[in-house]
Formats: sequence, C-alpha cells, structure tokens
Amino acid sequence: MDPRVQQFMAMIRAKNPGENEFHQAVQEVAESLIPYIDENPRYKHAKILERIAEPERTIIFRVPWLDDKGEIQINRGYRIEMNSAIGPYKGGLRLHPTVNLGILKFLAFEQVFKNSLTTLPMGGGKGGSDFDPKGKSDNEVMRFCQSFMSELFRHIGADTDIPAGDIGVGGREIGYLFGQYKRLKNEFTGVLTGKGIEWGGSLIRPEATGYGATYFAQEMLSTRGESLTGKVVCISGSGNVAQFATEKVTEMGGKVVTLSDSNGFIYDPRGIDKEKLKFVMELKNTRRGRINEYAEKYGVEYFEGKRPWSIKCDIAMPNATQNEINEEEAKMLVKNGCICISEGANMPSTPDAVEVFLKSKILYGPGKAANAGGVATSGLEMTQNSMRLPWSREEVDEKLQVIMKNIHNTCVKYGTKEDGFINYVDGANIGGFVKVANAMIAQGVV
Ligand code: NDP
Ligand code: 2IT
Repeated sequence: MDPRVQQFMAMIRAKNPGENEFHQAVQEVAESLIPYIDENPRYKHAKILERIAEPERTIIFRVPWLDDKGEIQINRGYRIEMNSAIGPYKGGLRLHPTVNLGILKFLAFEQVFKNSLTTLPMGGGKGGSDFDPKGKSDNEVMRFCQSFMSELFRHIGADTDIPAGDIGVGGREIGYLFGQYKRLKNEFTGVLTGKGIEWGGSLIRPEATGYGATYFAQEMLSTRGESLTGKVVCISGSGNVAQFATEKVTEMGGKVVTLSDSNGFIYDPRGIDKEKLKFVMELKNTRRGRINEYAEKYGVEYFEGKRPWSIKCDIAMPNATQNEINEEEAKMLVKNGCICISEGANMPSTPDAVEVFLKSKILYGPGKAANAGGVATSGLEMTQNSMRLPWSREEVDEKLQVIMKNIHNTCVKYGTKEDGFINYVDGANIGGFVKVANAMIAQGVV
C-alpha cells in the first residue's frame, strides 16, 4: 500500500475504532485522492481530506416505542451530518438490525461524493436505526417512526437536512415520518424526499435508483460499442432498487435472471418479465414475503443461503447491501464472462473484489456514481417542492437521464488512464471531491 495512504488510514482507524465499513469507504477514496492531492497542494494545505473524513455533526438518540403487546422497546437512532459545503445535508435513513455508527458513517461519507457528482446543490448525510421492520405490524412501524421523528425533527429542515429512504425505509415509513414532522413543526415543507405523489412527492423518485443504475450501465457499455440489448443480467436484492433495475433492464432489451433477499436467490433462466416482476412487487411491497415464493410460483430453482454471483451473466447489478460480492465471487463473475458491474447498492463489492474488477479491466461502475440517480431525483423533488409545482414523469425521467450522462462524463474526465481504460473508481472519487473541496476552501476553516 502507498505509505501516504497507510499513514492516513492509521489516523482514521485510531480516531474511529471498530468502524470497519467506515475505514473501508475512506480507504478506497484516499487511494484515489492522495495522489491527486499531492499534485494539487492547495487541498493538502487546507487539510481537506482530514476534514472531509470527520462528520460535521453526529447525533445519537434513544427511540423508545410500545409494541402491539404493550411492551416497551428501545432502539437507537442516528443522524450523521457529514458535510454541508455545497448544500444542506442530504441522504437516506436505514432501518435494519445491523445498523451501527460505522455503517452510517460509511454511508454518509459516500453520500458526500455521490451528491456532488449529481451536479445538484446537496451536502451529505445519513441516518437510521437498528430497528428491524421485518415482522412488525404497520402500527408498530408507525409508532417507531413517530418516536424516531420526535427527536430527529429538531435537527432537520428543508434548508438544513433532508432525509429520505434506504434499506427498510420506503413510502410507508416516509409517510409516518413526514406526518409526525408536520405535526411537531406545524409546517408543510419538503423536509423529506420519497414522499407520496399526493403530498409533495416526485414522479420517478421510487424508480430513480434502479433506473439510474441501468442508465449508467448503458453509458458504460456504450464506451465499448455495446448495449443492454440481449444481455443476461444478474441482480441481487428484491427491494426498491432491484425491482426498478429489473423493470428498466427488461425495457431496454436485457434479460434479468436472478433476484435475492437475505435468505437466498432465485434463478429464472427465461427471464423475469413484466408480469413476474409485478408478482415480486406485490410479494415484497404489500405482503412482505420471502423471494423463495417466486420459485414455488414459477417453478424455478431457489438457492437457500446463497448469493447469485455464480450464475453466468454479461452484467451484474448488486442491489442489496454492502460487501455482498467478495473476491472469490468477483473472480467467478469475470471468469463466466461478465463485462459490466453497475452497483445499485452502496459499497456492495469488497476491496478485494474491486481489485479483481479493475485488474480485469471490465466496466466497473461504483455505487457512488452508478446509484446516484436516487438522490439526484430526491434533489429534483426538492426543486419541485420549492417551486410548489410538480413536473411530469417524462420531465423528471429526462432530467434523470441527463444527470446520469453527466456523472458518466465526470468519471471519464477524471478516471481515464493513459492506456484509455476508464477507472470509474478514481473518476467518481476525484470528480465528486473537487467541487466539495473548492467550496470548503472558499468557506474558510469551518
Ligand atoms: P430495500 O429495503 O427496499 O431492499 C433491500 C434488499 O436487499 C432486500 O431484498 C433485502 O432482503 C436485501 N438485503 C438487505 N440487507 C441485506 C443483507 N444484510 N444481506 C442480504 N440481503 C440484504 O432497500 P433498497 O432497495 O432501497 O436498498 C438496496 C441498496 O441500495 C442499499 O445498499 C441502499 O443503500 C442502496 N441505495 C438505495 C437507494 C434508494 O433510493 N432506495 C439509493 C441509492 C442506494 P431482505 O428483505 O431479506 O432484508
Ligand atoms: O444511498 C442513497 O443515495 C439513498 N439512499 C438515497 C438518498 C436520498 O436522499 O434520496
């Protein structure tokens, strides 16, 4: 490892003990940035990298709520306000039993670069709780959300910090959170994104992350004269991002053959068409069931406890969670002829897996670039809220496509190597960094 990176990471680890995912995210960025900063000493003198890795504010709070039996439950709530140099803090809320400080700091850190790449004026933040929505009734989820917002409301605002969805937070949760915020503040503002269409939401926001990751795959493929038409695609996850990636890939002529959840994956070699996707949406969003029901319904194979990366494909879209592709799985994907990875999830590939992708010189689109369509469309929701005027589906989708193209161009600009290979990791890290760093310098030592 570059000794400068080693030294920087020793400091990060000492300051943030035990926060493994945060260390991982920072190291990947530091590897891209340290050589760049050495060539641009003004960033070094201003200690931008050291500052950018320290949250502006970390909020941790108790979230007590009553379950359906009348028993008191206690969860821990968080909001990491990472960086506000180019706009108010912006980023999702995650509800999952694995949530801890290190995971949310990694997500907030990634969000700073991602939001900068979108070209929109948004800083970075992330929050959530170790609350597990699985197996909870709607009423329990509502009481949790109300309790969570009863503390969070004092820290956020339409011009301060605008949360949204992430794992375990969709339209239902945003509704309960928004209702409680409005009640406490007596204000109807765009303080959350991912709102329902009748009460300030944007068309295409639910679709945006999956659509955006598919548009990004298309952009990457076009640099090699390829397209999605006729391509076999392995997708992991079966939540918001996976569902709409499946929809868009299919629409653009690809064939999605896998979906998964935390229990296992299904393999449908004939492809997950429109009608089957409708079944998945009903299964996951309404009945909140398990993906193995798909295998039963359509008579295809289900692999309990496994991830889909052993299935031969042209394109892989990890759309579930962090570190869901390891080195061995990355090697398997490449060996089986996979030419493109577009990450709908945040940091789904381990550092060793990323190295395999970069060494093999396939098209590798890291999450902070590939999945930025979600937060970008959140930014478009904020614009519509400020104007108090909604845009049509076509207008939002068109803007989303332009943004994904711009992000791709930024990656090409900062990531193209001497031999012509586009290193999208360097491209996204440096491209996302420059605007934030310049803003931080302009605003002084804050
Ligand atoms: P959802 O909660 O809608 O779906 C998550 C999916 O991933 C589910 O299928 C879930 O399975 C699976 N999953 C979650 N945790 C794990 C785990 N530890 N191991 C295996 N599978 C898991 O979330 P989203 O679709 O919104 O988010 C998916 C990814 O995309 C996350 O990394 C998120 O950060 C990222 N992302 C989301 C954006 C958005 O707008 N929603 C924007 C940008 C990135 P199960 O039901 O069994 O838990
Ligand atoms: O990781 C992400 O970019 C999100 N979960 C979406 C954040 C947002 O504010 O829309």
